[in-house]
Amino acid sequence: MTSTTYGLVAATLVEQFSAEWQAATRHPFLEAIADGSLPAEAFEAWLIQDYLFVADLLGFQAHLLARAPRPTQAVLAAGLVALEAELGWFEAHAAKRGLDLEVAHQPTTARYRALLEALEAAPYAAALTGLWAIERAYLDAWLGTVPGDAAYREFVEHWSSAGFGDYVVGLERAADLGLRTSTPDERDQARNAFVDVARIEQGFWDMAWPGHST
Ligand code: MP5
Repeated sequence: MTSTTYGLVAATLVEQFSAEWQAATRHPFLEAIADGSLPAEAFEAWLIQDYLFVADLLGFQAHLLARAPRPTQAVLAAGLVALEAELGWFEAHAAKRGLDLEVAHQPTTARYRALLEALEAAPYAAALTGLWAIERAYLDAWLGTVPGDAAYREFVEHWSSAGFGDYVVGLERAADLGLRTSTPDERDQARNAFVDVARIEQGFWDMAWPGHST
């Protein structure tokens, strides 16, 4: 067998698992962000749980950076700095809305944390594919809400900006680099990571706005 027989390029996973991806990135929550009909309580429930998720993601990404090869350190290090700034951005929004961020993880957020922990123990390329999927999910989801209702526009712009798109491309290149030298078993684990992320992303929207699942 040639190496291309085993080849896996991260972006092909979006095609291969298009149903899961669609469910992860198209949701009534996002449609209601676009037209402004989302109830404030649903938005705030999402905001609080997403803050907890991003805090977990920061730890995961720090570990991933520690085992990244030299060419991938820059994109992961820059992403880490951006994540820390994002926590501050969430905190400012929460303060403006009078929201308490010192709350428990809801079950889906806890499931996501467990996945991140499992990926820390997974082969590097699988973990990096998982991170790329996490970020690509938000890029695709929020791009679908552009321009977004004025009430939510700052959030729409945050995850649909050209800069964020560049970051996701950078992660995709890094994932492809890792997958190129991976074994077939490691590539299977990368595929599983992608599907796990897609399923939990769908659950995250469902959690924020119960009774409005796809
Ligand atoms: C992201 C996020 C994107 N904030 N929340 C979920 C549930 N999935 C993906 O991550 P980031 O680091 O905020 O761009």
